[in-house]
Parts: sequence; structure tokens; C-alpha cells
Amino acid sequence: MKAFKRYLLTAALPYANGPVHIGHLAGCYLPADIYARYLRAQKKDVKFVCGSDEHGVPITIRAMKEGITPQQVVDKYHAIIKDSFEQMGISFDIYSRTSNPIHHKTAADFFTKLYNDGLFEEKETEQFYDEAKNTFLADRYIIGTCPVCGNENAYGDQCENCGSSLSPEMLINPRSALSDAIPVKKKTTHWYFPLQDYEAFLKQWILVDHKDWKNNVYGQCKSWLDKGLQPRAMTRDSNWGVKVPLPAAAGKVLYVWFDAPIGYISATKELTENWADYWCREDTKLVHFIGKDNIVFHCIIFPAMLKAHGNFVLPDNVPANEFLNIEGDKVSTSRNWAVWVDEYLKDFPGQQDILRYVLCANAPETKDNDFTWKDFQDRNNSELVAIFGNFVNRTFVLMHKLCMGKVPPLHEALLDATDKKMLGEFDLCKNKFENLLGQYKFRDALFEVIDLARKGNKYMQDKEPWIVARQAGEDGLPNAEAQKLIDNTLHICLQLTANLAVFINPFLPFTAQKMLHMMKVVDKMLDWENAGKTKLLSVGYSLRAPELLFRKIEDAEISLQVEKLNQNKIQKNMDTEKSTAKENADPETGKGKAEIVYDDFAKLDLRVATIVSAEKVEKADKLLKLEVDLGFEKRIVVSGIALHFKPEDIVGKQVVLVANLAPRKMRGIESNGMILMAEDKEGKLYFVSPGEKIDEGSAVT
Ligand code: B3M
Ligand code: ZN
Repeated sequence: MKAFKRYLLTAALPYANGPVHIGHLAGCYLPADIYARYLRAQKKDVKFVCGSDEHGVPITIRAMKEGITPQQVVDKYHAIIKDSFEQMGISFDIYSRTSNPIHHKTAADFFTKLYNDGLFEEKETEQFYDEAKNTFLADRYIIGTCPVCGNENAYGDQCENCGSSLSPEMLINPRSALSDAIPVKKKTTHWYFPLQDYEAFLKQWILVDHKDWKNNVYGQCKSWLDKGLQPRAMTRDSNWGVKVPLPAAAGKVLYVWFDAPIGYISATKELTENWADYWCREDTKLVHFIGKDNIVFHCIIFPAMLKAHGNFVLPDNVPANEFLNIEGDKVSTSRNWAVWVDEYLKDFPGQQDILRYVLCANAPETKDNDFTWKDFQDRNNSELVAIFGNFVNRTFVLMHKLCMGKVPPLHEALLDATDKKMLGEFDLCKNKFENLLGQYKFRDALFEVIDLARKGNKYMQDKEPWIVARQAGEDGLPNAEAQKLIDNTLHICLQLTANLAVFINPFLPFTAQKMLHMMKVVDKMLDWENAGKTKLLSVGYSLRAPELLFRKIEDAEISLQVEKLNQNKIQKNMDTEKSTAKENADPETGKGKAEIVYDDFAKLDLRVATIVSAEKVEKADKLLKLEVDLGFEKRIVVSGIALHFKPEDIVGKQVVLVANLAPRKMRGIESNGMILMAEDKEGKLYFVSPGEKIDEGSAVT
């Protein structure tokens, strides 16, 4: 094995176009942080860098959606993301951003070096162009049907449904993401990087020299390399990004996937003047932590760029994770099907370690995994509380009760096989841990730690010091022999507690700090050289009273979260329905939608109905539950009008109901139909009613 002198860890730069969700944490930030903390505990020379990815179409699209400038978008989300990471204890040495001048210069210089070396091919090609919006449509500006899986909303660079990486030409029925218009072709010039020239090198470097990479990563690389590599445009027509540093390139910027990975270099430059030690020396171990959708960029494109440049080290490993689904469904930011980290931190203040625990225990290391709130509760209550927390708590309570709050002595002569076995487990755990972390198997390493705590509980149960204490001498205290046995048990349990603090520290740093406080020891105790040692706490040292490390999560907290998730989705659906209605309208007149034929209209079953009762839906400020009479039947309809009408004011009103709309559950209530409303410019709502009272159930045609 190669001996490395220093470590440079990177975690993918999140796009500053929205907050981060727990899938991001589980995918790369948490494993990267665990690894960084583990290396730091070993006193290695480590730099852990990250920052916001502030360029590219994801940013400009978001700016357009929110009606603000790209700069405002990145300022807003950079702050939110940075804060979420800090609060979650993700211990970056720097969290930078690619809009920094130092990054613009670093990326432009990188491009210039390759340009001066004559590496780029300047090519004029025809590309999709949106005439309504006067802009070329690259990457996510263009949407169409995925040629691989048939998803109708695949992007020009990637299909989020099947993960295929695409180019705009591959899309079936391409349309503009900006205007929905069918694009035309127009000529434009770009600079292409000859990826194909690096194919032989990459095949050797990955397929032969890096058989140690994770299967999912190796497999994806192999399939790319087997297909053969093509030249790739490294510039785009846009005003947002790093300007192409060439005189003839007005209105062109570097492709975001050219500049973003260089962001790792810029961030290191910003962090330390010794940045070149980390980037330019062969004895640096560079590790990129990413999610699976970024594999090709970090294993093929960026290494080829680094190789072409010539001054930089290549990654030693790229331990990419797969995706974390939520409650059985793919995370979707557009459907708001996600658990947002900033919201978690508000809803569960001070409970960062539970989330860290659950996300690591359930990390999608080898395949996609599912996060459910029930599992969150179960793992907390039955593992953190009942195993780890319980062991530490029992140890401290008994030590105060039976050993006067001090670390009792160890009476070597009285150690039996059970004691010795328990003591031997410390070092075994350390060995397994090191071996697993060396392979980036964080879940398994965490299970070893919990298993060690489980063994502690079992040991305590076998030893029953509280029973031994009943063998009292004449003074009512345990006799001398019994006290020695109690001392041994609690001595061992306390040394085990100290070890658990060392082992859990990379995973649950907040918990490790609490344990240090209880043991009245300083940070140095957590140094990895202490792992496995059986004499960490000195005999006679008095310790603090126990404090609970974890609290139980109640059913009510969980159902609230599940409701919130569903509610988000409903709200989003309503918002999109509304905005599609608006978007479909002619922008000049506010009137009119795309033409339809009579048959489209005839599919609607519109009926007059009378509202017979109305009530608020609990914990949903916008919803009213209505019962409507259709003459031939009564129905329940949930309507998002609670902010506009008081329930008592609308009973008896006649309305028009879309009667054949598929039922939909909202807040656990099945809604059977939709009430037609008119909305004026100020957003005020009006019922659509027949001019005078007529029979319920009358058709509106
Ligand atoms: N911003 C993609 C993403 O967030 C991208 C990663 C860049 S890493 C250099 O998935
Ligand atoms: Zn697809």
C-alpha cells in the first residue's frame, strides 16, 4: 500500500439553487465528514473542502422561476446551505463558493493552460435555440423524452428518472424549458475537450489500477469506457458563469462541469497558502465523496482534465453513494418530496446526532435505500436510546451508587473469563473499525460500535453488580469481596464507555462531547491512539452525574413529519396547478390557453352542487372539508379555500363541481371532486354559481 503524507477530501459542491435535503447528507456530506473526523482523530494532515456550485443552468432557471437575479439566488441559498452544514456538524475546513474571484481566476487559468497547449478543438455546430427567448438551449434548458426510459421530462444533460447521461440531440420531441417552444437549430462556436484521447489512459488507470473502487463506481466507469468517449464541449452560450478567457468569446462561459470541480482547487487555495502541497504532490491522498449522479464527472471527465493539465494529483478513490428515497418514493424537489435539513433542524433542535445516526445506519452505500420516519423513530428508540444510551447511563448511575462516583480500581486477580472477554472486545472493535473505514464501509463500522455497546449491556446483565451488592457485610455495605467484584465490573464498564466515546466520535460528534463532559476529560481523550485501550480513565478519578445522551422520539412527532411531507406535496400540487393555469394564459392579455377540441371539454363532468356543511381541516390552514349535495348523492370534497372563506358563510351556496375528477387524499381525507373558483388579479376567490337556484346535479355543459 502507498504511504500517504496528507489527505485532501472533497464533497460534491451542491448547487446553490435550493436548500439541502437529507438525501444530500446521506449521499456524500456525512460519509465525508465521518472520514475527515476519523483521520483527524488519527492526527493525519487532512483538509476537507467544499463550497457552493453557483453556476450553470440550475441557477439561472431558479432565478427565472423566482423572478430574481442569479446572484440573488446564489446569495440566498449559499447562506442557507452553509448554515445547515454547520449546524449538522459537517466539519469542512472551508465552505467556499464558485462565484468567488479566486475561483473565477483559477478556473479561467486552467482553461487557458489547456488552450495554450493546443488541446481544445474549436468547432462550429448547430445547436437548439429558443427563438422566443433568444437563447441557446443547452443542458437543463431543454427538456424532452428520454430515449432510454421514455420519461417525458428528461433534461438535455441527464434523465433523472433512469440516470442516463444525455445530450440535447438525444431527446425525443425536445422542447424549451423556458417557453415550451419547439426549438430551432442555430450555429454557434464552442471549445471541445478531446476526451477520446484520454480513453486509453483512463482504461488503465480505472479498470486495471483501481479495481479497489466500489462496485457501483467501477461499474459505471466501465460502461462509459466500453461505449467509447467523445469530445465534449467545455463552453456554453450564457452570461452567468466563468467568462471564457479568450478575446473571441463574448457571451460565452465555461461549462459548469468544467468549472465546478476546479472549485475544489480554488477552495483549497482560499484555505491555505500551502494548497499546492495538497494538489500537486503524489503523496497526497485525494478522495472525492459524491452521489452516484456525479460519477462520470469525477471519475472520467475531471481526471482527464487534471491529466491534461499535468500539475495535479488524481483521486485515489471516489466512494460514491447511491440515492436515498423517502418513504418509498424518489426524492423530488419539484414535487417537494424531500426532508429538508434546515427544516429538520427547526423541528428537532439539538437532535443532529439522531439524524446523523439514522442516515449513516441506513446509508445507500451499495444500493438505493429508503428513509422512513418510522425507521428514524425505531432506530433512535431501540438502538441509540435502548442500547448505547442505556449502557452509558446504567454505568454512570451504578458507578455513583456503588463506587462513590469514582473510577473504581481493577483487582486483576479476580478477573474471570467474562471480564477478560469484555476487555478483549475493545481492541477487536478497533481492528474491525479500521478495516471497514479503510474500505469506506461506514454503516458496518457504525454497527460495530453499536454492537460493542450491546456487548456492554450483556456484560452488565451477566455481572449484575446490583445483585452482588446485596451480599452485604455487617455494616449493611457490600462485603469486601463483593465490593471488589463490583469494582471490576464498573471499572470495565467505565473503560468501555471511554472507548465508546472514541469510536462514536466520528459519527456522532455531539454525543461524544457530552460523554467527555460526563467523564470530565478533554478532547484529547478522543484521539484515535486511545481506541481499544483498557486504561483510559484513571482509578480514583471522580466523574460527573449522568446526563441522558438521547431522548425517545414519540409517535406524535413522527406522524407530524409524515403529515408535513404529504402536506408539502399537496401544497406543491396546488401551486403547480395554479401556475400552469396562469402560465398557459397568453402573457399579453392574460386570456386564453392553448386550443383544445370539443372532445377534450366533453370529458369533464361538471355539475351544480350545494354545500351542505363546511369545516376546517385540522393542522391545515388552507383546507376546508366540504360536504356537497349533488342531488343523486352527497360527497366529501377538500378544497384549498380556507384562507378566503369562513365555513359558516358558505353553507347553502350553490357551486359548480368537477364531478369526475379522480379521488385524491389530502390530510388523510379523500376528496371527490373539485369546486370551480374564479380568481381575480389580486388573488381573491369567487365561487362560480348558476344565476339562480336550480336543482342539484344539473349538468353544466
Ligand atoms: N453541483 C451537481 C450536484 O449538486 C454538482 C456537483 C458539483 S461537484 C464539482 O448534484
Ligand atoms: Zn431515462
